[in-house]
Amino acid sequence: MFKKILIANRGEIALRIIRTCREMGIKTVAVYSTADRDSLHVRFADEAVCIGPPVSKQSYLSIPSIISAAEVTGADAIHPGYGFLSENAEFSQICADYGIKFIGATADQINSMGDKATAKATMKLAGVPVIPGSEGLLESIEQGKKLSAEMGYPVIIKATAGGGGRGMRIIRSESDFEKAWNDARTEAGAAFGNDGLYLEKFVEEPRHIEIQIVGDQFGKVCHLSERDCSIQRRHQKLVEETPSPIISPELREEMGQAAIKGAQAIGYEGAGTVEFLVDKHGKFYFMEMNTRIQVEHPITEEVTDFDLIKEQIKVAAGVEISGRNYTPKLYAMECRINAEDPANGFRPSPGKITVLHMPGGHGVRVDSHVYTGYTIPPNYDSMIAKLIVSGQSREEVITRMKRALQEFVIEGIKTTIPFHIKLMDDPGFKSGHFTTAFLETFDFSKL
Ligand code: MV4
Repeated sequence: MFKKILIANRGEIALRIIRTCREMGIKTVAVYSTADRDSLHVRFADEAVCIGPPVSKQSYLSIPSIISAAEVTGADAIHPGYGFLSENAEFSQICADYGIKFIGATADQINSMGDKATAKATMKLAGVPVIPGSEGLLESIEQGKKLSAEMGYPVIIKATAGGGGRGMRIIRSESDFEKAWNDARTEAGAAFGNDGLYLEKFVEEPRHIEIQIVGDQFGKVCHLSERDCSIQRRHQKLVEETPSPIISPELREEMGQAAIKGAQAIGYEGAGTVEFLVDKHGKFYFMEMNTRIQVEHPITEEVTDFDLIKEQIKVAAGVEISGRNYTPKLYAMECRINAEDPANGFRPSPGKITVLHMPGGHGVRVDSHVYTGYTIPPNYDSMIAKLIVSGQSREEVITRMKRALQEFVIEGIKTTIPFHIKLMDDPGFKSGHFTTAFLETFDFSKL
């Protein structure tokens, strides 16, 4: 087992990783930018190394600074958390070259899923259902128009280097094709330095369902069921839940097996997530694979009773998994509490937290790095807490979530709490029958 893990991240996930390391008897090294001097991950780690100024490129994204910190402190592994360097193939390779275990995917695995058109082709070959569309990249407008006419509109073009909805355009008729193509190409080129596009049939109002998997170094992969992440605004997830209200035990097993097949096709090692779209008829299609731990992993922990960070560390150290799959024993939901003003377009609201009270009680978990007097720096992600609630039914979870949200006091900044309270009372949300388009028609005023 590892003796000392460096955590190449900040905020709640850095704390989350430190907690598990402590339980496993593994020493921890925090790294921090000068903006995070007063952060809890710095205080709770066994050692801490300042790696640069607030701007991420010169601190949390600086490979030389982080490798130096690992060398100086004698860390034998690095946990990248999510975001930052977690899906950076070059970083994963450099760690390997320095003999430091990267707790995440190998460079090859990251590369094979990082290019979306290649990832899709790989999954299709493995027998995972994919959305009908172009074989690989589109070569010309003419080819795109021809294929779209054959499939029928609407279609969607996506950046192969994409993610988060950038470089993506829905096309509803041939007359819109050329402009959409040009816009997507320009946007993708500017955002990713890669303007490759591929085309798919557009699935109207789908659900976003993702399967949690864990693979070991012996080719075994298991799944830990799904998370429903359909409540999103502009490709930012706000609420996640498990089990999904629309997934039957049969569909869960089918999607779980598809995710396992896909992961095995690339010899996947570690914790990963296979994202699917599910259409109105309950048909599912591979969308992308995330080769990292995700923000919303705690809801899976609550319903399966696994510590996913512990599983990541164990498989990275060469421990074999049982290979059993896990289905939810409970219901769980996560609300992302962001320092944003939901009544004003979710505008960021950094600043000092003057008063803080976190909720508690049965079935309530808060993963957060903030405290009374903490100042949220403007340089990073605006998520300041994850409120995770579990219970014996979806109804119980929603009731408990509303209670916990009402107990949550954060003064000095605006947060997404009022939005979540309103959502917990929304008949459409409560019914469980909603799609990824749900928030497009939500009334964010009067919060
Ligand atoms: C789609 C789609 C409909 N049809 N692909 C959004 C982000 C990127 N990962 C893929 N996305 C979508 N791809 C086809 N063929 C609809 C979306 C989409 C979406 C997906 C999941 C969750 C929220 C979404 C919001 C808008 C569009």
